[in-house]
Amino acid sequence: MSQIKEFVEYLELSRNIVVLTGAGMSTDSGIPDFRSPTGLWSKYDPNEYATIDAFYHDPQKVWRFFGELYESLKNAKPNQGHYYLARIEQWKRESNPDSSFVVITQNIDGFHHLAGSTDVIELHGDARKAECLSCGELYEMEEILKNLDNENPPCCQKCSGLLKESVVMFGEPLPISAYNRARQVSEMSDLFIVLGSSLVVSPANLLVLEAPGRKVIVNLEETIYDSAFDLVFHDRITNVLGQVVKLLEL
Ligand code: CNA
Repeated sequence: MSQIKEFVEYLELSRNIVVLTGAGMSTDSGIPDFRSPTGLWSKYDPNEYATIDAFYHDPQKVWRFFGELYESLKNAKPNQGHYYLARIEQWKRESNPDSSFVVITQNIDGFHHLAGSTDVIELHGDARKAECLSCGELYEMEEILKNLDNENPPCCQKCSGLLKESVVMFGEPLPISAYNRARQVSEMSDLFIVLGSSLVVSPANLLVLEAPGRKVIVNLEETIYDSAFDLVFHDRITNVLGQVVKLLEL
């Protein structure tokens, strides 16, 4: 049996499907993964701009980085891979109403929601939002950036607390409720699919290892955990999911 047919068979047989997505999910939307030569880390040293300590040390400087991060995502759109995934979810829900289909994403671009996935856990936050570090109030980044002044970092209108883009920085814990739910659904899953992640970032990568069922990975390059998977595709996500959708006649 071909690997694609086997993948389709796994999808048909499974009831609790979890999909973990990483930066490779969005490269076809024109957003480079951060570690590539054209990625964000080639321009901004993560130690200087992407740690929570760097933020507290000089929030004004890190807000310039937040502005650029937001601008790089603002005009981009979901790609065919996001739409294929949403279509597969819809097929699964219709053909097996008792099933669950959860997308856990390490991405901060919001594309799964925009493409129609209905159950998305955002582990690393949402780049379109800013949050108050004191009271948790959420704001649209667009609004905050419009009124950014060059002297002071933006503050909360409710409590005057410091605002930060609502993304998880290095040295910060993951949002606890999102991580707890991600662990819970992973531990209950009978099929765990990884799409476009190098699996080097913890603790998201640990979810894969804890998952008890079948495992499939689609990633252009080899990862250190490839041997833990039943099916490994070193291919583009759009290519593999495109073939799945075709076989399922969706
Ligand atoms: P990563 O470590 O950059 O790995 C991405 C992987 O995707 C690489 O191994 C590539 O080989 C692979 N890849 C690239 N394009 C494709 C493709 N079209 N099809 C299949 N595979 C592909 O990224 P991870 O997500 O593993 O690391 C997690 C970080 C990156 C998280 O903190 C994210 O928030 C962060 N990030 C997010 C975005 C986004 O929101 N779109 C973009 C860049 C980085």
